[in-house]
Amino acid sequence: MDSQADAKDQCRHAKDDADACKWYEEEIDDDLKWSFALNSVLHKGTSKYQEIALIDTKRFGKVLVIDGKMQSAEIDEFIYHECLIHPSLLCHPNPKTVFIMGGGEGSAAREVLKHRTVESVVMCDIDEEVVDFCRKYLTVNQSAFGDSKLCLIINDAKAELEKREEQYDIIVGDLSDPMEGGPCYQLYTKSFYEQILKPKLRHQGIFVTQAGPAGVLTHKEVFSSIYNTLKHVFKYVVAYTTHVPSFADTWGWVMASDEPLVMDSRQIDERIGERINGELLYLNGESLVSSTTMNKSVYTSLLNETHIYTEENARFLYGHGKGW
Ligand code: SPD
Repeated sequence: MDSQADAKDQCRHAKDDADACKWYEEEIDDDLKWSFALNSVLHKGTSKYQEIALIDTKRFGKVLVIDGKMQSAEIDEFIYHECLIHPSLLCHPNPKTVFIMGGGEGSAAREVLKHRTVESVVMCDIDEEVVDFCRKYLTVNQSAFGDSKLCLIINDAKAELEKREEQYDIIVGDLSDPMEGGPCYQLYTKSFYEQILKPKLRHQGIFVTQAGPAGVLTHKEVFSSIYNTLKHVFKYVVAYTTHVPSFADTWGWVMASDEPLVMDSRQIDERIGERINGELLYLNGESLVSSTTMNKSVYTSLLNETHIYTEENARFLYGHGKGW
């Protein structure tokens, strides 16, 4: 090798070494980490409540990280957000009004606003700085933030729902995962569902919440408890799951209503065609219906779960939120 080629080679190795050091690492449990090789850290900020960062990862594109926990990744956030939003809106005969608890990154509102029947969407997030950060940097959600049907409220969702007189066709929980000391585990409790949330649903109204990891090894952390808790508050409850690659797990959601939640794949496909502007990337009638079928292990746990989520007897995902 001549000296010029040698220098180039050394330089390449030095660059490889430097790049190899740039990793974002998240502790999933006290014995498990999930690491993303980074192109760069794009933006960082701190709010009254949380630390916020937007990082550019090699595998998953831009990733939003709050308090060291990844929230969503550019390349597959459509899976989480389509599953969070469309099943309940497609089950409802004519959803016009939607209240989103949390959802500060704007992706949940973006999906709701694809529905032609929807006349107004309230998005209520506690953290103005997170909302401003996402509005500025998550360009994919900019038109949702600018939509005249969207009413953005900065407040605690519990306090906001409590003081409002309106009722909604759909209420969505796009909340952070329940963490000890975190800002929102109280919004997963039976008393909150029963006394504050349910009275704000209209006749035929549906509540849906993200419900944490639902993998074979992780579904008992909070998913089975959220499902069981909602079964004690609503007549009809449907759990559904799907794999989200950037979460390194299967994820779960739970829908609940006092009217039957009918899911027929042909009807869902028809409603997608009639009601949704643009195309869904993940869900169609069959995939939605199939996401409600659990494997034997998860099915049995949901059936046998007895834990009811209360403030005094809460379950948490690994990690610590910031108290406030
Ligand atoms: N918008 C709140 C979404 C919370 C999802 N948490 C995912 C964590 C993956 N480790």
